[in-house]
Order: sequence, then structure tokens, then C-alpha cells
Amino acid sequence: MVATTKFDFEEFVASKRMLVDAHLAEYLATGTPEVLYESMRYSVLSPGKRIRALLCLAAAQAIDEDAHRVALPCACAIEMIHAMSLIHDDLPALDNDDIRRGKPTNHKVFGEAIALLAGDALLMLAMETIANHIPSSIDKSIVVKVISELARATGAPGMVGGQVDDIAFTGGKLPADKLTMLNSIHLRKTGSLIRFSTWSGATLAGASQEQQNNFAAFGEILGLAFQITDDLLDVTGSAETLGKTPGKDAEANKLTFVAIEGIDKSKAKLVDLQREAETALAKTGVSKQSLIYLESLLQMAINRVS
Ligand code: GRG
Repeated sequence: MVATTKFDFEEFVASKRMLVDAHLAEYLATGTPEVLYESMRYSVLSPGKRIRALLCLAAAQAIDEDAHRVALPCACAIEMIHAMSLIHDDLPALDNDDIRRGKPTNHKVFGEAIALLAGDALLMLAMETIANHIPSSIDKSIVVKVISELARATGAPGMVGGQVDDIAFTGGKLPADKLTMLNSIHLRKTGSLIRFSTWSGATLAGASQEQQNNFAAFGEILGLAFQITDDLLDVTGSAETLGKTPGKDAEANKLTFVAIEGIDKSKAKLVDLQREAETALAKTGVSKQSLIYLESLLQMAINRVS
């Protein structure tokens, strides 16, 4: 039976973070050139929230209590992709950030060339990790589908495409329909990897096609809420709690929810999204008890301060 107290959720988060961190350290332990691996480890092993990995493991566990082990390599691969996107996002050609996770950004420590290449290597290591470390009990056709969906979530249909649109509408350039474009940017740039996180966890644990769709829908809505929270934190947060520089969106004149709708409407949108995400979860047909960690992660995504 899955327990429901606040303490249990904290225990779930702490124990799963430890598990993910230990496996990430193992996957990145050795390799040459040494400077490349140092740069990869610097970003991947720095203290992130690991919310994408937690979502993947919680979705797996919602379907089958022991399946978090099967999903673990995938959860680690997701964190590798996420870390690489942060490294590239912080480069001078993109957001040009100096602080990430409370430390100097990768290129500030290793230089732009190594930072770029560490990101490239992490992208490929993520795919290799899924191909080589998902247990052999999982049908190979499912592993191929997982790799294919991760490539789509990361590439032009997902994160990269969203980032390109984000750049196109930064600096005060406005699309004809601001809200539609902004939703599309958020869903692709941030939402696609979070959607993949819940979908892949449930899929590797043996979810039915209908359940897979509802876990994906839950992740997509949570991803949008996560990014709107990020937009809000850029205005209301401090460098100390965020571990990165606040105020960058306004400074760059970025298209964000807060810029278009203001703080109050953005907060109201979060309330709507929370309700929508809960509806998607209920449609999975999984018992409320088994969904408790996913519900807590939804609240964490919306109420976070970092
Ligand atoms: C994938 C080839 C390839 C390139 C990447 C740079 C880029 C293209 C995309 C940008 C993606 C990006 C950085 C989106 C922002 C997502 C976001 C809100 C990040 C912050 O995530 P948290 O708060 O960070 O989970 P921690 O540090 O806790 O892990």
C-alpha cells in the first residue's frame, strides 16, 4: 500500500533523489577526455530538484509499486537531457547566464567550447543509457518507442523547436496571437520533457494505451504549470532561493505569462491547470492511494520557491 502522509512524501523525494544521484554518478564515473567528463559531471551532479526524474519514478510506481527500478535508467536519462539543456541555455548565444543551481554556469568554469560539447555528449549518453540499462525483462519494442519519444520530446518537435520560437519572440517582437504562441513555446520548451517523464514511467511499468495517454496529458499540463511558475518566480524570486539570476525575462523583454497576463491572472491560470492536471490523473483509473506522490509532485511544481 502507498502511504499518504507529508512525511512519506518527503521520504519518497529524499530516497528517490539519492537513488537517481547514485546512478547518475555511476553512469558518468569514467571516460576520456577527462575535462569533458568533469564538465558533464559538474552540471549533471549539481543539486537540482530532480523533479523530472521523480515524476518518471512516481508514474512507474503508480502503475506497479516495484517498477521504479525498471524506470530508473530512463529517469537518469531525463536528468541528463535536462542538464544538457541548461548548459546550452546558459551559453552567451542563448540566455547568457552566470549562475545555475547556485554555482557558476558550466561555460564560466570550462569555457564555451567544452560546455557545448559536454551538452552534446550528455544528449547521446542519455540515449545510450536507456538502450543499455533498461532491464532485459522489458520488451525491446517498448525500449525503442521510449527512445523515439525522448528524441521527439528533445528535438525540433519539442524542446529545441520551443527554444527557437522563444528566441524569435524575445526582445519585444510579438506574434499575432500572443497567448497561443506562448502556450506552444511553454509546452514544447519545458512541457515536452515533463510530459515524456510521466508517460515513460507509466509505459515502462506496463500501463495500458489509455493510461499512457492520460499520464502523458497529466505531465503536459504539469509542465505548462511548471513553466508559468518559473515565469512568476523570475519576477518574485531571489537569486539566493532560485540559485540563478532573477529578472532575466523582463530584462530580455521575453514573452512570458507574467508579461502578457500579469501576476494575478498567471496565478489564477495555475489554479485552473492544477484542476485540469488532477482530472487527467483521475482518468488513469489508478487508485487515489497510488497517485498520491504524483499529486504531491504537482503541488511541488506549482508551490515551489526555487
Ligand atoms: C536539446 C539539443 C538540445 C538543445 C537545447 C537550450 C535549449 C535547446 C532548450 C532550453 C530548454 C530549457 C532550459 C527550458 C527551461 C526549463 C526550465 C524551467 C528549467 C529549470 O528547471 P528546474 O527548475 O531546474 O527543474 P533544476 O535546477 O531544479 O533541475
